[in-house]
Amino acid sequence: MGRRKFMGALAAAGTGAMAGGLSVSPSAHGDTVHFPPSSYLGGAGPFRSECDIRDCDVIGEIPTNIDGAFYRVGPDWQYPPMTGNIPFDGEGHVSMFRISNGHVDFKSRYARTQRYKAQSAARKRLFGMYRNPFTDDASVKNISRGTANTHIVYYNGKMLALKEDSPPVVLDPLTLETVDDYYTFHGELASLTHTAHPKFDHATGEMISFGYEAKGLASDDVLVFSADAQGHITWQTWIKVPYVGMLHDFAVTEKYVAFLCVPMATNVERMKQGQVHFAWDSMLPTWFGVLERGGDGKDLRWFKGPERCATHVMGAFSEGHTLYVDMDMALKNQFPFFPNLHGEPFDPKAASGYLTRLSVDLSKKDIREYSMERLYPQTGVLPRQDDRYQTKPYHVGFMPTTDATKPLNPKLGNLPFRPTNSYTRFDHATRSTSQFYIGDASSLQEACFVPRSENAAEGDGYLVGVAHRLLEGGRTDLVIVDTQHMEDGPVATVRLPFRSYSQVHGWWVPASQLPKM
Ligand code: V55
Ligand code: FE
Repeated sequence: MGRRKFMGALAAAGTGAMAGGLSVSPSAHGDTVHFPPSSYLGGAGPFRSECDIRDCDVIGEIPTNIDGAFYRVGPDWQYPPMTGNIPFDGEGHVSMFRISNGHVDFKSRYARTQRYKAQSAARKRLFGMYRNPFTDDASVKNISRGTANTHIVYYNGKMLALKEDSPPVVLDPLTLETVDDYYTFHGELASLTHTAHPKFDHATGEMISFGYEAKGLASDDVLVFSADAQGHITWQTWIKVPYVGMLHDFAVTEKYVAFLCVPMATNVERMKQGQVHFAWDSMLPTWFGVLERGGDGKDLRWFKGPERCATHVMGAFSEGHTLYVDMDMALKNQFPFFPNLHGEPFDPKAASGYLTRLSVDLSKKDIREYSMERLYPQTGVLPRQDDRYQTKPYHVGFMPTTDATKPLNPKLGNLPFRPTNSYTRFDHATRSTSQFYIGDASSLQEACFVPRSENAAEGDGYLVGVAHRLLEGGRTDLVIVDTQHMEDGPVATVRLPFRSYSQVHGWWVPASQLPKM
């Protein structure tokens, strides 16, 4: 039998899928899961792998006073995104480094959000563009859009995985299993949304939080509240924003709550055209709003400022009637994937973040503007503090920084951005800095602070944070740096045998606060 005849006989003996003598392969009707090629980290694409590693590879020695778990979360596509969608819309993927006695166990799990479960059951993407319900499949109308991809905090024995367009998603702190896909504080949450950046007052045991666009898409209502350590809401009040936009982080002191309204404006018209939720409107001012904790929303005061972009608070405190809020602040839009409304090209220089102190003296009844002071020359984003000092006077902070005086590794070729090559420790008491530089071929993500001991002085301990190794396809390491010896390099490095997804934020939980196994 000739080859041709043999093939024909095979086809005839097959499923009967013959059309005019030609065999036709059964079709998946376009539902094949295939991710478009990406330039991200050498085209590696999304991570998507849920895994466990017992006893990770460790270089150096992890001090045994580090006992607890480092959690991180970031977006990681579950299914191929709609054309033009942005990284901020990937499904929340959480990883945990459990560190004890110099050993590290690693675990990573997707948050089982309502959205994740619906898409998993359908085996395809059902949600369209970032925070744009107009682009969703009709079948998901009543399913939460929350991706749980932005921040993860420990509260009331639960890991809360957070996305600012929806209520928290609760994960078990030891197994990372999702135990509640829509957490509403015993049903007491009056907002449809919850920020990714609640604050903790360790003196009162409260979590202070808020939700914006709280009454539905593009609503100008913001719910501000605090909850006790058992998850019951103890104070709440409503405020209105001067314009609707990304209210990403906020500031809480012993006395005040403050918001910075920046021109990353919510744009329903563009959403209806199939675009993402926000566009940068450079014609808008910034507004700094201050309210007393426990107060009534009608007493909120707004102070005006010029066009600025500031997303995260390092720390905040009040002295008498004066409020200080430290943020990483840039002149213009810092997010290249959120378009400029008036057609200006993205300006990387104007997007550089500088630690800036916003202040206002609330005893003055006639002032209309807030004050700004640039504190340091370093540029970066994602500042953090020793979280034990949230709401209290503080003087130590940390930020991933890009030291432009350091060389670029020539083997990296042309990168769209300079890698984040350092962690800087800032001491506001002396306005001095120290720096951990990771070298010319790695890019650092946000770091979390680990106190050296429960009663260690402010900022005395370690930074933990992950780095992508850019000459190894983005392979991921956890680096551990002593905050008293930043220049000495990592005391230990935990090597993962793969490239993980990029993190947005992370959280440290000491072993003393974790449930027992
Ligand atoms: C941020 C991240 C988000 C988001 C809004 O870092 C703001 C800021 C990962 O998603 O939706
Ligand atoms: Fe954030």
